[in-house]
Amino acid sequence: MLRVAGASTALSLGAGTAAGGDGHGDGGDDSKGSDGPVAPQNPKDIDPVFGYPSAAESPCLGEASEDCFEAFAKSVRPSHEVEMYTDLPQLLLAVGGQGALSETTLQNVNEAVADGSVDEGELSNPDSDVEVQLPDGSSESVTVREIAELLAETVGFHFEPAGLRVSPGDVVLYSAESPDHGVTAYHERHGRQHRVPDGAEPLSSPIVPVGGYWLYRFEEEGVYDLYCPPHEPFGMVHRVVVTDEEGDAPEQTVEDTGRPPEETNNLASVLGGLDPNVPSALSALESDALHPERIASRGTVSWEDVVEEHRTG
Ligand SMILES: [Cu+2]
Repeated sequence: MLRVAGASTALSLGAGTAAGGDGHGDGGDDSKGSDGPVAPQNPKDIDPVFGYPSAAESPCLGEASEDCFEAFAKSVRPSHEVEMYTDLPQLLLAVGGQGALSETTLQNVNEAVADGSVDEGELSNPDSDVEVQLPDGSSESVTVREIAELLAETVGFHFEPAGLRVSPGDVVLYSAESPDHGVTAYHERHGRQHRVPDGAEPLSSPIVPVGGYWLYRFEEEGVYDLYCPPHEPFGMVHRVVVTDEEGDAPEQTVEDTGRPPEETNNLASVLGGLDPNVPSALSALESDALHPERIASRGTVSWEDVVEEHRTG
């Protein structure tokens, strides 16, 4: 008897998994396009603190169209997507890591790209060659000009869009396009300056595996400031404006309950001193580009706008 009961329990659990999915596995490529959605059809509710994480492949990764939202069960269907990126060219990591540039050249390159564009005249030795070892063991020869151009295009770790307007109750899908990203609120209970609306939970995702995703439902009207825990020191922040009315930004509340956003950006330390001149967490959150009113009227604000303001402002 016991054995039969056990078997039947296992069977019903199994059937539930097959019909609904638990958010893990079943995201393989072979099911794509044939039997409909590859995303979990009946994920558990979205937790008000921990959201809904999944290691299964996000149906909205990369260049997917908005139809990708249909792959989610109605009860948790997102209406917005935010992608989490790392924009650090391998070549720059190699140049920086090997200290391939002299101190003088490094400084010259940094100054030349500080405003985000490279003018020929700003570089002292644009055509001099630099020999770089790549991680695969091969070596490559690049010019100082090429290094400068690559540096000017680099915008670092970021959310895209960086600013997003949603309606109360909307679900946002966070897709991990590269490793080691998460989404956490500046909240008193995370030991941080409190930068979320009254009544907002101390929301936080786990670190989302590459290709996976995290769902969160924003309930409280107001301004939510969020950061990626591993990359906050590199300026990786995000602002969600929750409002019923397009163009109407709710008042933002900031309370000094703990550590404020980082004031400096440490990206140059990862690049061996090469500095793409991107904003710190604090300066991004204080930028005009991410002003709540601007987000409320535009709907989305690109990270590139935030970087451009920082470089040219
Ligand atoms: Cu990150």
